[in-house]
Amino acid sequence: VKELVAYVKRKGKRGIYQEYEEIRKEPPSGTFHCSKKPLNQIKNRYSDVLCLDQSRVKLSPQDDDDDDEDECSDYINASFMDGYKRSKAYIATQGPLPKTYGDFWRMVWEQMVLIIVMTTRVVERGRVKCGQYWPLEAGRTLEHGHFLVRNTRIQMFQDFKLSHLELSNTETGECRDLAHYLYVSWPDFGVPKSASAMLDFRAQVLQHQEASFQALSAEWSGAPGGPPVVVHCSAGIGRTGTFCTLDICLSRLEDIGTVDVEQTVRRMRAQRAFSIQTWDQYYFCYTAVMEYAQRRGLLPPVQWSDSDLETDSE
Ligand code: PTR
Ligand code: PTR
Repeated sequence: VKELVAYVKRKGKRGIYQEYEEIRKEPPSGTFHCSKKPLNQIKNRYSDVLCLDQSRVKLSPQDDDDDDEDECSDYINASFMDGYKRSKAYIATQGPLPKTYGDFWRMVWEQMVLIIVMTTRVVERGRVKCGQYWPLEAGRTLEHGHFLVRNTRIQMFQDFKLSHLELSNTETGECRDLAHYLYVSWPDFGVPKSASAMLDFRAQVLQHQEASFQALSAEWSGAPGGPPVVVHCSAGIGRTGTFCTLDICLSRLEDIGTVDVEQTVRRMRAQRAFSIQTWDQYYFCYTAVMEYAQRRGLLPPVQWSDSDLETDSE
């Protein structure tokens, strides 16, 4: 990590910005055929945020759909992403649209998801960023497709809200518990000034995933580490990519003491195109890692001079 500080100081904010520009200029590493099919286009929240064919999450085909001559019923705008030493650690997805609520819950069911992390609010700056796809109040139940979603209990924290949900499959009669984390403190513009709220949030999510997975493990035959954590914002690339990049970098730091933000983002973009949307989200990944290292006593407090933080880029 000490080298990381030296690296950031040497490059300066402007150098890190250029590093991100390089990544951003690279063409996507795959095709988007499935996202572009006419029957699927209406399932994308943003026409310019599509999923790579190679890593998209496929829903099981539905018999009761008449429209699947060209296999459209298996489509949802969601991508598997690897974590640190863990394949398919996350599913990065867009904020569900009313048309795709049923598909979203079907994905959650089929992938045996235990935790949903939502990093956007439903409405921001007067614009709808995500549908109200889960019941907002405790005691409420919503029905989407073959699923009943019941909110059994809500816990409020300073920066996030945890809803305990019960998901029932009305076809099979089975029922499962899952957790819905709504992070509310991500500013509409840009990124948090201090990473500490985000770091605490991540720690809580990790702990919850581990505990829920232990409870499930007998039924699980997939990748070690358990089912993917669903992470979404509005488009599922900006804040989602930032959260997952941070999680990967910190897991690596804990394991072997090093960090590589640049490679992490490159790799992520090969699975979820366009991940990390702004250069300050990218820079935030660096500063958050340093803040974390300081909190863990791995780094002495970093002294920044004004010239380190200067930027002519805006
Ligand atoms: N193209 C967008 C616009 O015109 O508003 C720009 C944008 C980019 C808006 C990111 C919002 C963005 O992120 P968030 O939803 O995280 O605020
Ligand atoms: N076309 C949209 C726009 O730029 O407004 C796409 C977009 C929207 C991209 C939101 C990123 C966004 O941010 P996030 O992935 O954090 O929801």
